[in-house]
Amino acid sequence: MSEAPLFSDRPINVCVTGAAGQIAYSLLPLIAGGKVFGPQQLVSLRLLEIESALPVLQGVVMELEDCAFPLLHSIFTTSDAKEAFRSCDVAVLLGAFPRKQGMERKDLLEKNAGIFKEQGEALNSEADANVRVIVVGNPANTNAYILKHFAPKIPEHNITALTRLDQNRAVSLVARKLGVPLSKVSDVYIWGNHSSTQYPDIFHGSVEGKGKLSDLLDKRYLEETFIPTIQKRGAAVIAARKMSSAMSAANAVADHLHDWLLGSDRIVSMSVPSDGSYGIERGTIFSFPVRVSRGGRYEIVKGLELDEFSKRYIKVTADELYSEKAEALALLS
Ligand code: NAX
Repeated sequence: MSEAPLFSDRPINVCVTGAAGQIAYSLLPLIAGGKVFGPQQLVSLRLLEIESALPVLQGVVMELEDCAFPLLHSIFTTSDAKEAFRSCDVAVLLGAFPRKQGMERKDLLEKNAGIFKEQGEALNSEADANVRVIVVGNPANTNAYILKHFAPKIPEHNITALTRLDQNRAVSLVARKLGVPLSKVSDVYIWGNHSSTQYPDIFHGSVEGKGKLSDLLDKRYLEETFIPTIQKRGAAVIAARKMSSAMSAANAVADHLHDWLLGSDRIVSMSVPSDGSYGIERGTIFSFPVRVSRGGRYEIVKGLELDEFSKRYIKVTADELYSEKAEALALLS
């Protein structure tokens, strides 16, 4: 795939929200260092934070300056979403209200629905009409759905959410289980919600030189170990680190954006608005296997065979998403 710059005559304008947070701390060097948009693409960063975190963000800016990245053209910071999204080509939405102890899921949805409504409206009025958006802040799929609802001018297929971290976790676990190099494992997909109902699917995957994953991993291992491990990996990292995944999340955002903008030969998992494929309600932000091509184009892979085992898991995660989005919209109306 070509690593030629997407814009040879100007920097790419990248807005990152929640820019003083922990994922941003790992992600910003990847963006400014050329790992995301290629080694020749100049980058202008537009960093959004809540007012009270602006002093911390200033420290992050100092560190970015001290990295002396040759590709980093400019840095702009603000607590105003409209200013942040002005003319941006790519928006990375990390900023969200964190779940606090004793907080009901409904309260979390309500807080975040408010943030993503406001940011959807700001993107709609300020961003480049062709802006590419990735939502990471949780509940990521439903936040992306709210954003899409309030940003009608942005083509809906430009609004995505992150499930690449789940895919990376699944590929890594398969490689470790089978004792094979990670690069030999392909076509492990994530279906559904970025939550503990997601379905990591190995049935289309293979290990180069060794055959199909469905012949190498039995259903008992999948049901009892593989699927629950991937579904609960985020919680396991929190239990061990006392903080949520940040390095691996930033790496996955970089993978998602790199492949979406510059293309990839591999099929990748992205949460995107459903076009009705596989019976998923249109417009639901659902993780599918997609084919990406340079310039920010993708299409959902069609016609994959799903057996009853897979269909059962996909129904559970789809039902969760339908109820989340109904709940979020009810809270906003
Ligand atoms: P942090 O709490 O470290 O950072 C979030 C930052 O967002 C904070 O600095 C906060 O001030 C800022 N913020 C809050 N509201 C904002 C608003 N309205 N506008 C702009 N900034 C705002 O969280 P971090 O670890 O960086 O995680 C960010 C989000 O990613 C969380 O919601 C987290 O749950 C989610 N994750 C999603 C993952 C995925 O695969 N989709 C995996 C990693 C992560 O758990």
